Amino acid sequence: MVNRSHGAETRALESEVLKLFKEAKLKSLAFLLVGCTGAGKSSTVNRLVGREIASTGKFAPETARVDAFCGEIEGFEYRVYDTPGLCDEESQKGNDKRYMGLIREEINEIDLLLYVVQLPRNRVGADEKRAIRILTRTFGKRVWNHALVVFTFSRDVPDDEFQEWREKRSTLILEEIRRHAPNAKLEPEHFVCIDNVEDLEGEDVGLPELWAQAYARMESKGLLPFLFSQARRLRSRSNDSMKPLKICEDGSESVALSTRQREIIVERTKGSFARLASLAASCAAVGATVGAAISAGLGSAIGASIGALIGGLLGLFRRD
Ligand SMILES: Nc1nc2c(ncn2[C@@H]2O[C@H](COP(=O)(O)OP(=O)(O)OP(=O)(O)O)[C@@H](O)[C@H]2O)c(=O)[nH]1
Ligand SMILES: [Mg+2]
Repeated sequence: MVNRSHGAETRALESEVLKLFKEAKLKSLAFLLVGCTGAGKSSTVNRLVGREIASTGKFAPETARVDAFCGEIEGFEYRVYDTPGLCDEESQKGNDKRYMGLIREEINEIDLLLYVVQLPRNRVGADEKRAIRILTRTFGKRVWNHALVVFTFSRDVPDDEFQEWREKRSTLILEEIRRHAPNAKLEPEHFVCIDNVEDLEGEDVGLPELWAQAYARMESKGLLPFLFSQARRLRSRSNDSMKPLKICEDGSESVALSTRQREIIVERTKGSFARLASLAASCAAVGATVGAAISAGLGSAIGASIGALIGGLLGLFRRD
C-alpha cells in the first residue's frame, strides 16, 4: 500500500472535489412529483430541497397538465415537474394516451420520482392506480428504480397504529406497482413516512430519512449537484450536542442525519464516486483547510461560502 503523506492526500481530495464540483455545476436536477390533489406533493418536495420551489396551497385541480417549476440553490439548477392530472380518475377517463404524450413532450429525463400519497387511506384508490399505470407506461418500468413512495399526513394515524398502517399501505402500493413492473427494485426502506405539518420523530421517519433515501435512489448524475447544493443543511445527529439545530442560517430546515442515514449517503456516494468517498473518509479531519482550498480554487464570488460548506460536508464521510 502506498503510504502517502497527509498533505498529498489533502491535495488529492481538494483537486477531486474541485473537478467534480465543476462538472456537477453543468448538470441540473430534475424531480418528478406524482400524487393526488392535496396529497402534499408540493410541501414534500419543498421540504426535501429546503426551498419553496413548487407552490403549495389549493387551487382548483386542473385536468391534463404538466407544471414545471425551476429554481436555483447555491448556484445549482433544480427543476420540479408536477403532474396534477395524473391522479384524477374521474375527469380523465379515456385521456391516458393524450396525457402520456404531453408528459413525454415536457419531461426529458428525471433524477428522482417522488410518488406522494397520504398514509391514512384504506386502500389503493383508483386515482392512485391510474397514476402508477400511466407512469410505468410513459417512462418504462425502470422509473421505479429511481423512485420513493412518500407517505404524508402520518400524524393523522394514532401512534399505536402507525406501524400497521405503514406496513399495510406499503404492501398494497407495492403490489400495485408490481402489477405493472414485476421486477421493480423497491424495498421497504423506499417507503418513507413523514408529516409536513408536524414531522415525525424517530430513526427511520421524517425529513432526514426522506433526504437520505432520496439520495440513495437518485440517478448518479444527480447525486453531486444534490449533495453540494444541500451542504448547508446537512448535520450529523450524533455530533450535535443536545437538540439538533432546526433551522439553518438561510432559513431552511436542517437535516439532522443519524449514523445510519449518513452511512446510506456514504455508500451511495461510493457506488458512483468511489475516489471522492475514500479520499473524504481519510481526509475529513481537515475539512476547514479543504474548504479554504476549494474556495480559492473556485475563485470569485461563488467560491467563498460554498467552499467552506463543502469542507464541512466532507465530515459526513468520516467514521467515528
Ligand atoms: N397535516 C398535514 N398537512 C399536510 C401535509 N402535507 C401537506 N399538508 C397540507 O395539505 C395542503 C395541500 O398540500 P400541498 O403540498 O399543496 O399538496 P399538493 O399535493 O401539492 O396539492 P395540489 O398541488 O393541489 O395537488 C396544504 O395545506 C398543506 O399544508 C402533511 O404531511 N400533514
Ligand atoms: Mg402542489
